[in-house]
Amino acid sequence: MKQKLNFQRVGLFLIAAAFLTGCRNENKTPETETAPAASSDTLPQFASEPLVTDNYTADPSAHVFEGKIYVYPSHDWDSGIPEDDTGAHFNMKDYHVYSMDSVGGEITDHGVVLDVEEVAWAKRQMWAPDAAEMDGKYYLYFPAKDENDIFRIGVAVGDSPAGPFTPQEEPIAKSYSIDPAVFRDTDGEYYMYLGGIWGGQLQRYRNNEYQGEQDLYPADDEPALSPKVARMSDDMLGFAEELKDVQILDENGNPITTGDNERRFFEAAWVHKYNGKYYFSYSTGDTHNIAYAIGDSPYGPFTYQGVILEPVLGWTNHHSIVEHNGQWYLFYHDSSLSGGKTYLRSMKVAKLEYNEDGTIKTISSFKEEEPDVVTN
Ligand code: FUB
Repeated sequence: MKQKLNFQRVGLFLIAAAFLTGCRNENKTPETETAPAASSDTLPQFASEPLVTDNYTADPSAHVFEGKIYVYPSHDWDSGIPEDDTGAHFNMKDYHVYSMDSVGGEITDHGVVLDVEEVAWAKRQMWAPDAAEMDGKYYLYFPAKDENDIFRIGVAVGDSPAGPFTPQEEPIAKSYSIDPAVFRDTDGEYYMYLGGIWGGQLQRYRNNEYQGEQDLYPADDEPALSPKVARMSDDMLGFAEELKDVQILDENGNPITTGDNERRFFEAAWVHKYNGKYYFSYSTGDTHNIAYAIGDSPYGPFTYQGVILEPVLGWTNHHSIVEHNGQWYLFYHDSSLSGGKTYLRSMKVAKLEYNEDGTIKTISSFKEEEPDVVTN
């Protein structure tokens, strides 16, 4: 019910936003655009404010490094490329890094830490990145399209979590698709999860081999396309093994199927560990949930549990989960600052809480509705 109410609010807001964005001053530079003024009657009430308002920031990957929270987002901007099904309008060209001593504290923008012009193999579309630390070195992992318009995963290395990062000459061998997320297990091993369908090109691969520019989806009653995982090599610059499927199972132990849009994987993998269990969370894409599944190994299989974050304002939903000073947080984005533009998003943060059985309490990015008055 709450979800329906949210959609009603989002629908109203999008009508207002469409009108408002149509009236915008197109001479403004994208990076200085601010949210359109709208009557508070037309705006849904959001549970929190954007963390950054002088840039558009999306896909926030948060980590605790050197005692602080560092966030590695995509840097959205309005490149003027029209929207299409491949996501060409997500035409990002560089990355900033942000840090804060604690959630609610001042946020430092460490500036541009990597630009597509510096990456020999990358042509365009720097999508959702992630970062990892090993032995005092910091690794920024990022997807970008190569000269053939094929997504690969790159890595850039730095001496500080705040960058700058120096890119490797080539993308990670045998990497493909988008949305790398690197998880450090408690035994010191690192794993990269990746994959995204539609614009993320995961559907163009079978057994880790590119099948050409064709979109190959299993039938609705067949297991859905799986995200991938590989243990990282000791130098953090490649995979120590072949990418493997990450299985997401339903409550009966059967793989989630292609037709199960509310639960099947789309993009935005993230893994965290809580009370000895592995939590694999991800976006369901065209149904806009951040869902999660729990397993006993970083490789899975993971059993579907539910929704962490309900749909936000904007098409994409993408998140990360981090613990800092004993509190768990969900970093996510929405399009509130841009008045609903799908490709101009802003990162936000919410507290994440567990139930006693280890399941996660569902979060809404909107303010709770007043409870209905019940009369006899
Ligand atoms: O930011 C570009 C793409 O949008 C990301 O890679 C996806 O996860 C989605 O958020």
